Amino acid sequence: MSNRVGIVVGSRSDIAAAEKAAAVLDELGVGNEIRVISAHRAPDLLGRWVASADERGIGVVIAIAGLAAHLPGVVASQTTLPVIGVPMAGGVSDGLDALLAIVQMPKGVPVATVGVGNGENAGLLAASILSLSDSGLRTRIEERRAAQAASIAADPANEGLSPG
Ligand code: RP5
Repeated sequence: MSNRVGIVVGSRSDIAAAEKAAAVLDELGVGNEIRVISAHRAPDLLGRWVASADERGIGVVIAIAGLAAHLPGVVASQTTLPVIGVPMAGGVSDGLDALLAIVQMPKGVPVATVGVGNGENAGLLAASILSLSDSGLRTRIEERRAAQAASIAADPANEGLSPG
């Protein structure tokens, strides 16, 4: 299975969010890879990875970072692939700092941004983007949504409610 989503974290300390994204992608049968490359500490290596991701057919990049949180924007500056940014807690405002940094990309270079630490939603959004040209993947995403709704309906707290 070729990798269709590239996940990059700015530090090993961000890896838990990357693993959440990879887990949902694995569940949906979407090949993915996780790299640990700081935009500040290893800018040349980051550039080489982004170029190689494009060449290898990766369709979406998830970039995960805290503090100054430049990684998603720097990746987006080097490719026209869709980039999803995941802000991480750890800075002065418990992730609000990174969220504001990532969401405020200047005009012309967009980054889609999910909630603080929300690797799962980043994985799901990446899968949804790829499903535009993959009907099997779209079906698997729809089935996951249905299972999610069914598990909420099955919660004993919701006993007696008619199915929607
Ligand atoms: C960012 O700085 C990383 O994305 C991480 O969230 C944060 C802290 O990095 P470490 O000091 O733990 O390597 O670049």
